[in-house]
Amino acid sequence: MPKNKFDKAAFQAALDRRWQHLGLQNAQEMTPFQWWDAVSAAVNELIPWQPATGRQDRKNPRHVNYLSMEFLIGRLTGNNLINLGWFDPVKKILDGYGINLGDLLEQEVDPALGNGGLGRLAACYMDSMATVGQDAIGYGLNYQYGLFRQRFASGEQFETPDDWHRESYPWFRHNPSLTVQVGLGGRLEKNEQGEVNWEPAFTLNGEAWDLPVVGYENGITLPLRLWQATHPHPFDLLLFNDGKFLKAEQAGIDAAKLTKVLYPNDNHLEGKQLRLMQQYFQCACSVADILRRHHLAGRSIHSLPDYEVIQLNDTHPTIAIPEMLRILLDEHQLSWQEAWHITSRTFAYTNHTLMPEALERWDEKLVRTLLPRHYAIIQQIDREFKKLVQAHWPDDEEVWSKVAVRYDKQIRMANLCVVCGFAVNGVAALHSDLVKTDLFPEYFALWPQKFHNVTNGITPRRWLKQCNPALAKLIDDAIGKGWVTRLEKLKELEPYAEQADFCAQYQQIKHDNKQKLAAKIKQLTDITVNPEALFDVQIKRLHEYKRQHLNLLHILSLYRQLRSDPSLDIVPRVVLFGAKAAPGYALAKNIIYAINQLAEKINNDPKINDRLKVVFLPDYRVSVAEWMIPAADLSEQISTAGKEASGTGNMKLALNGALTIGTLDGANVEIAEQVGEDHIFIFGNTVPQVKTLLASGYKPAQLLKKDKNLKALLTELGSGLYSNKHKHAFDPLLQSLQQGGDPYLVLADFAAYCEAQQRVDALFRRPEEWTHSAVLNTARVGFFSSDRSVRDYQQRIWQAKR
Ligand code: HBZ
Repeated sequence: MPKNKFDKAAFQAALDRRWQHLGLQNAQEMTPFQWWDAVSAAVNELIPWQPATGRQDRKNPRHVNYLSMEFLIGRLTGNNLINLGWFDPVKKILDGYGINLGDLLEQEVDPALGNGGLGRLAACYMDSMATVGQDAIGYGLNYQYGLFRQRFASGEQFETPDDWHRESYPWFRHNPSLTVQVGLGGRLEKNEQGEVNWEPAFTLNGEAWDLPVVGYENGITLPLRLWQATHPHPFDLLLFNDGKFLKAEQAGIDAAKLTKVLYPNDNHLEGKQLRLMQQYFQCACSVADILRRHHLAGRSIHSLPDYEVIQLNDTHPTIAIPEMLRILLDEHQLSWQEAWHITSRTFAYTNHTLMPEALERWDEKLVRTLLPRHYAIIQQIDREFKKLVQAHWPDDEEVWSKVAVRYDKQIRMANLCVVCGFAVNGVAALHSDLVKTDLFPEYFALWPQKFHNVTNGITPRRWLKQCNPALAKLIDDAIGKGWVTRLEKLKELEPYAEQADFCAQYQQIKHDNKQKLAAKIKQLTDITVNPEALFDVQIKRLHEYKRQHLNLLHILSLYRQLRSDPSLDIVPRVVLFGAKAAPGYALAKNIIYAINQLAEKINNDPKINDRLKVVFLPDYRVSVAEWMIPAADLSEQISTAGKEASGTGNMKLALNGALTIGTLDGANVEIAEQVGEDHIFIFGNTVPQVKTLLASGYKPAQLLKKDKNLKALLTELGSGLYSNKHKHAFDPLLQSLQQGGDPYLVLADFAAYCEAQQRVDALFRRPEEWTHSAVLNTARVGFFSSDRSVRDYQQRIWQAKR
């Protein structure tokens, strides 16, 4: 595949057109933001949008359609320049104008079209599909407002809308000929031949807005197609002429509501009608587009599964399945058997959670009202499936109550995916096992061959080359540049862990990154942190199961020790947090508040004198992760075992040389296998131990009776010391740990966690050994490249023999 050749004259001409278009006299008159916009738009003009395969790819014949309600892409300009191989030439041209490319890139507002891990995974997979040459399209929604912006006032989280100005984002390309019409509501009618006919109540337009996903130096660019809702007739002239000015534009306003805002929940379902409408809108547009391309290629509808696979990123796009059946039945007039044969070989489903409250279920009534035809199709799926269940488990109501698609007046989307899809996968080895044994044992008994594991991965382009250029260069100099697309090559770094000179450079880079982060922290929070201290980092959405409050209790415990013994010799630590809580998640917000209040006290206590600092960086997002990860010494991965499906922050941090303190949960298990137990701090109850504890009637009160220290911590939190004498300020947090039964075993794991933290301290006091372990972490986590994940998907699911 030819590389993208950089055409300096064409770039220059495109750049000139931008300032001319603004009516300026010369480029120098542009503001920094206009510079970013101009450079991005100029580059976008020059990218040839090449799919991975012009002709049929024999090894990978199936085209992948990655359906996801979220793509947390982060800033594109720097990343695209790197992947195109144009970073240096563009930098040189800008230097000529006295413009610093690094500063320019900071002008970009992150497109935050996702909540967390699931959305970011979709973005990494797009990057990897483009890089490994898997022909694909990403299908999502073009939200006007992404994930809310977070700020803190008196320690509490406040949310404001994230207006990322999609209307002027320079990376978009819009092709009006791809616009799709989507019906909603209405009713079913029978025609004279007795055929059912769906008459939707209203119709919306889905406009295709494409972002380029650039493969790494290989000439491939894949589209990320984001649908935006508009009305076919946004302005009613008759109403306007009648003096009804507001009403005249109402249809357009109502339609635009559909893609107005991203729902801010992660691992939690909110059964809102608008959310279901978003899901259907995204699926209807995407399925129509997939079929349009298939027909355009002159292929028979029966060959669809030979050429197309539809990968569902969790259950959020599940309604695409009945939508496909509807089109095959009602528009192509196929029989049920034919339509089923096609559909059931086309869809594959990735599960990202076992948490019951996150598994999507929709009210039957809601589905019937909004999508009457789909409801009827789901009924038929259930009827057909019941025959199979009846044959295996005759009259077993208990089994049926678990595997039915419709039950208790609800439609269970995960069940629909497993019944209708040809493949189901979990996202880490442990999680995929639990999917088989705990979540779907009956389905596994029926169809063992449907179940797979694909351990998550992260793109080394953004998460090493781009965010940590100094480390990337050190690695280039040591082992060459091949690691960027063959991350397993990092193994060749292992011998360098023994070389003092290399380790000194590695350590220096970490130190420089910490210094840069310290400057950012100062700028954003006015808190001074010492770059010599251990940077202890927990960055992820705020959730009880992720246990930021376990970290909090450890901080409190350190603080109390320092107060009672001012000369105590501990390793100086800066504990850093980045996390957003869903706006409706009161307990998560209370944990943020508690951490901030504790931070305020500790950071301003003169007796502590730099030995302990706590910083909660506001508005955590992809670009903030890109500063924090290269500066981390310690990576906190402390979820209750069995709850975190995989985690991907754990991989990014380890790749950048942070040592992990973590439970045997999600991908931590595989990270531990790869890096070796001497180079990771594992602690806490394992999955079987968690199960036993919970089954045997775990009582936090009994534990607190025995552990006086732990009891004292909770008492102090409730004393008003950290809350301006308000004793009830942390009631939600304290109650969940005590009267609430401590469902995530925070207290049960506390002692082991503190003990592991002492092992951390001990190693950090031996900087050579610490750096040795850090280098080995970088060297040994090549497995967690999303390129490898994509190849696993190809082999096990997308291109597997059928
Ligand atoms: O997906 C995460 C998992 O918690 C994490 O363990 C895993 O590494 C990652 C990628 O596989 N899940 C999410 O991020 N989930 C969501 O963001 C989410 C968003 C909307 C929902 C439900 C979940 O309605």
